[in-house]
Amino acid sequence: MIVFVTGATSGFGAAIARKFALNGHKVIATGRRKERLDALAHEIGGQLLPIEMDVTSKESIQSALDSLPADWKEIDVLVNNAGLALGVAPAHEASLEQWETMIATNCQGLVTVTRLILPDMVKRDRGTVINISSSAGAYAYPGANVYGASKAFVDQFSKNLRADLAGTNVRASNIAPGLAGGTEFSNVRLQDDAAAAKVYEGTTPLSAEDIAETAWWIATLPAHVNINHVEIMPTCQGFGPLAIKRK
Ligand code: NDP
Ligand code: 8X3
Repeated sequence: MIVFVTGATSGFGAAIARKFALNGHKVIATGRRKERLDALAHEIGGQLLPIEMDVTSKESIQSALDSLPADWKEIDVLVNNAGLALGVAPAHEASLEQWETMIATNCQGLVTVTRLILPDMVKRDRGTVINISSSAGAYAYPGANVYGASKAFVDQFSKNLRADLAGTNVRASNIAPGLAGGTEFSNVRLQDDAAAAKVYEGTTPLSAEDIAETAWWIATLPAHVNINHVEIMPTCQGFGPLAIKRK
């Protein structure tokens, strides 16, 4: 298989790239930090092709795709993993610029990559699109405002892809992870490494490898099986009660 992974410079994306490449598949690893991608390519070898790509730029995505060597062009699996949360401030105090960046990355970026890769999958009548949303797309919590909404968008976009692709051999899946550690997610969100470490204190969160295993499972099931949606939480995580503010 040829696997195209967005956000492969750290966390889930790097683990997914490793999983597929170490199992003998060709992986196109993309992200903005080229030196991270080069280090991954050095670690893995010729199975992994590092390509600098910013999902918020249509030109960057198009030029990444145009640059693929002839024997890397037929993408079988697209993993739309690149994404981020920025901040935990309530909606009336949150940074509008951070909201714009989350929408540009998690929503606009994901649909642009998909739209540019999907037609060839449909033409070949073969392929799997795996989107990474979040439990934050289904369960509201204070400070999740636009991040959670952007992931609800990914959930629904994944279902609507299924609706359009039904009857073809192109599959569309959505993975919605809960608390996951060992990635840079909270460092990016909080811009404070000590505060980021505290998020996982006293927990055994999901790991990037847990998500890579899930993506691997989805992509290697028999061709007639489409996993629509997988929601995963660590056993230490559960559901909160609805909040009631009393006077
Ligand atoms: P990381 O911060 O470790 O990884 C995020 C990846 O996204 C990086 O490789 C980063 O690469 C990439 N990225 C961000 N912006 C862009 C951009 N503009 N263009 C290209 N790549 C970009 O976080 P995780 O691995 O934890 O997160 C991966 C995905 O999983 C995200 O979509 C996140 O929302 C989601 N998720 C995470 C959970 C968690 O608890 N960790 C739980 C549920 C979902 P670079 O900066 O080099 O471009
Ligand atoms: C990441 C999970 O709970 O931090 O998407 O929003 S959470």
